[in-house]
Amino acid sequence: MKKWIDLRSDTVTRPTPAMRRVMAEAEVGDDVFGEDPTVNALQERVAKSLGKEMALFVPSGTMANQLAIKSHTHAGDEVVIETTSHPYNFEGGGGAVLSAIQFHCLKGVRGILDASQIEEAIRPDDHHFPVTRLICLENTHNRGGGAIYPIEKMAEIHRLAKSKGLLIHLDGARLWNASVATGIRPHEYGQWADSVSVCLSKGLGAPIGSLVAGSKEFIHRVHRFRKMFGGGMRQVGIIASAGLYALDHHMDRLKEDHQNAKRLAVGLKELKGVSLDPRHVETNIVIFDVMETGKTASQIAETMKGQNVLIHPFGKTQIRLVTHLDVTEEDIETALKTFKKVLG
Ligand code: TLP
Repeated sequence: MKKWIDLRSDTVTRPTPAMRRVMAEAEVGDDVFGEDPTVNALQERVAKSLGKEMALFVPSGTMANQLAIKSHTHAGDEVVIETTSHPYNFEGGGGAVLSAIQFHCLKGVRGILDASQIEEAIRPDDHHFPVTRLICLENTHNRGGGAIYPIEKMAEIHRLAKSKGLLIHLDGARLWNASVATGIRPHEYGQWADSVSVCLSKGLGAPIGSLVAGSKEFIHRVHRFRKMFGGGMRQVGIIASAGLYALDHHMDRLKEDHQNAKRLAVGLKELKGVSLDPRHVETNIVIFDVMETGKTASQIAETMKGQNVLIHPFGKTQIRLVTHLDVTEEDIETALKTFKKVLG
């Protein structure tokens, strides 16, 4: 079989044989009745690790974010968010359709906002304006190239939010990457948000599954909307078990992904026409510009594919690479050699 080096996303990982064995043997029950012991164990564990009262298992990161937005807001509310964020760009316009909110987008630095920017965006209490209700943050920031939200900035945004009576949702699809990279524990990040979503199906390598965590009262609302959105699942311990396995066995190794991403960035920087700053690569995502190669990102992706290396064009001249469980150090060297060949 052809060996692909797939750097398109950390979502492409396949469950390992050991993970599959755990899944096959998982104890299950009907989770819509709250009777799946494996799901319950996963929810308790993740809630505790994020410093929240409760967590709820959902199929995807998108559903986790959309449920959080729905549960925090009312129709017509405004949600302050960074302009390149996932909920605004990559969730099919769900905020408008499912929650009837409008996003108020602010431009950050690699996805990171300052409290002062947010403060300026908060609407005065005047009947002309929508009600500012929620702030969404993303850590790590996908479009920001896996940038880590500095925890002091989160704390400052939290202080602002509380002084203005606003809520904060943290899209923590890759919060575990941030935590492993900085040594800051998930609950330390979690304390600066009212709700947190996390994904098991990214760097941790589970085949499916995300969780949304927050207060009991918040999760009660999320639970109702999860049913409404069709996300109530049955003997879902089969997949929750993969998540528990991943938390036990795939967390510490995230640092290897970070090292591999750094190695990629340093190697790419040497190539003609490639523009990136390896210092910006903090976790497992590398985004770089290829404008000066005279080729488009899609053209490069096509040629790389012919050489068995899959990459993700992120706009006309930008490429995103993501390292993960199924990419070895040796694969990184092969990918770099291939880039060298393709970019001349
Ligand atoms: N991101 C995917 C694509 O949708 C771009 C990827 O390959 O990175 N929040 C963040 C920060 C994400 O990066 C993603 C997935 C999600 C939420 C949504 O998760 P899923 O794919 O489980 O709905």
